[in-house]
Amino acid sequence: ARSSEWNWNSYQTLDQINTWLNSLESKYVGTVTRIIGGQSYEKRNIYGVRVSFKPGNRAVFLEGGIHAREWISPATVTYILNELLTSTNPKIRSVAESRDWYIFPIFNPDGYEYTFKKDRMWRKTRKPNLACFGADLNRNWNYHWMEGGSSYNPCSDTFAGRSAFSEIEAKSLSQFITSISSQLDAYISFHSYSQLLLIPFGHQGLEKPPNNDELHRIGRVAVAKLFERYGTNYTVGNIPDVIYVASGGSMDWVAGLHKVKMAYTFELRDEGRYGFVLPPDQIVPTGQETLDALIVMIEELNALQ
Ligand code: PAY
Ligand code: ZN
Repeated sequence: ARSSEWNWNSYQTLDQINTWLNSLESKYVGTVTRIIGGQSYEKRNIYGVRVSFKPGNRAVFLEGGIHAREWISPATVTYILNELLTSTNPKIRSVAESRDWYIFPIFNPDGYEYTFKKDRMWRKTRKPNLACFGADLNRNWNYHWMEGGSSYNPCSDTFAGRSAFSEIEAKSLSQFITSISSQLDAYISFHSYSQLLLIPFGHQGLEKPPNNDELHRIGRVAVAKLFERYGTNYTVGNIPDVIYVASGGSMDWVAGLHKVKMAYTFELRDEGRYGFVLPPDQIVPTGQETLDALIVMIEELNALQ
């Protein structure tokens, strides 16, 4: 495939993804609305879409690309978005049309661009802080900010920023999310790698969501479904139990402040063989199995009300 064409056989650049998102509005008139959810330090817009098949639906938010080097995240999010729009599978159609969808493939456009141009392994944003650049955009949100697993050192990969919401990406996106928060029943973020399905909360102190048991149950159903397609194994658990303490993440802020009833973070493929540099021939299988899991999650969510 030529690198300029839109596909899921190769990783797409920021411009390609934004151009594709923009094209959906005219292709699916009345269903897709392009949204600017925030701004970046380098003055880029943070683009997403709202997908709505009928009036009155409550919403699900899909977040991708908060960490620049985790390329499988935006690729999976765009794969899922495309399936929600085009799949003829009755289960997928009925889940797609049961919800409004806010879908943002790249929360960190400056970092994503930097991984294509300069440093494939870049994780953070790009605002200068003393001798170094960028903050960890998944440590800068204002819920138990700086309560474990974050760094005060601007040169660290987990630098939390100088204060909660010191980074314009987190600040502006948080304002957008707040503006739609009364519609939200689910917030699902996509990272890589480790093959985990993470449940809030990540900060120190053992806080659990009020429906922790339900989230574990649904999580186990989802990863069992994911396993069925290609035998990919996932572990489900609260963040500190299955990976490490980490505070100031976007999912925790949404779950903790806005009390959205379903919040999960996927740590996508793989378990470390390729790590962040997952070969592009794994984009489609990762997309398929992750969509399988998402569909049963939303079916379970719909059964709750
Ligand atoms: O909220 O997702 C969370 C916390 C856990 C992730 C984080 O550190 O933000 C886990 C890491 C990630 O996806 O960024 C895992 C990867 C492998 C890493 O860079 O350590
Ligand atoms: Zn990440």
